[in-house]
Amino acid sequence: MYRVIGTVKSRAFRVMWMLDELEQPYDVVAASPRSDDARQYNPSGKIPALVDGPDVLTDSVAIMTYLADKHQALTAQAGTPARAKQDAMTCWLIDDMDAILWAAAKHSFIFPEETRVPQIVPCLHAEFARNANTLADHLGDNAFLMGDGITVPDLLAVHCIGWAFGAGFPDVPDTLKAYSKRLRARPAFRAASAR
Ligand SMILES: N[C@@H](CCC(=O)N[C@@H](CS)C(=O)NCC(=O)O)C(=O)O
Repeated sequence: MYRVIGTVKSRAFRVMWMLDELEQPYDVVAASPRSDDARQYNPSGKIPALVDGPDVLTDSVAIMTYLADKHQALTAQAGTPARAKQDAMTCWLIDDMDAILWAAAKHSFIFPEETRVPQIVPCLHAEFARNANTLADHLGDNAFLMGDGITVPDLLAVHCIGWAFGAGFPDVPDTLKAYSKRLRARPAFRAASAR
């Protein structure tokens, strides 16, 4: 059985949601970032990690991609143009959403107070709003980011949109709100949330 290291209110949620989409059983070690428990699996103390038999895998996107490939679901096949486009979307979400949210978190409560630059936060809010518009344009009338079927970047995008909401970022466009609400209603999302 898989084991997820990390809490629901962290990027570990992405991995839990993925496993529930794949209908794979897992247990959870609810380790907080930088805790001794987290360091047992990842010396950096970062979460999430995934234990799969003898292997400990790290990084939420690497783990989601590994699981998608292994179980042949929520992904285009590796080595196809469709997969390259899907991976480009994943990278865009990391660059233009996750990294902005993470920078705002670091300058709000993660860095020691004396090294924070809180003046950067409004700038990050504005950049996120611009990028949310870009994502809404990309989504258009499609059900999912890559078209008809749910893929890894959808889980990443919905997690980032929820993170933005929780962190007090400005509202995302209505199309993204409706998209996010629809995906959050999926049984797998609900099952992971209840962990
Ligand atoms: N790119 C990594 C980022 C992991 C990460 O920074 N996780 C946060 C919690 S959501 C953490 O463990 N922070 C502790 C630290 O940065 O030292 C991923 O997606 O898994």
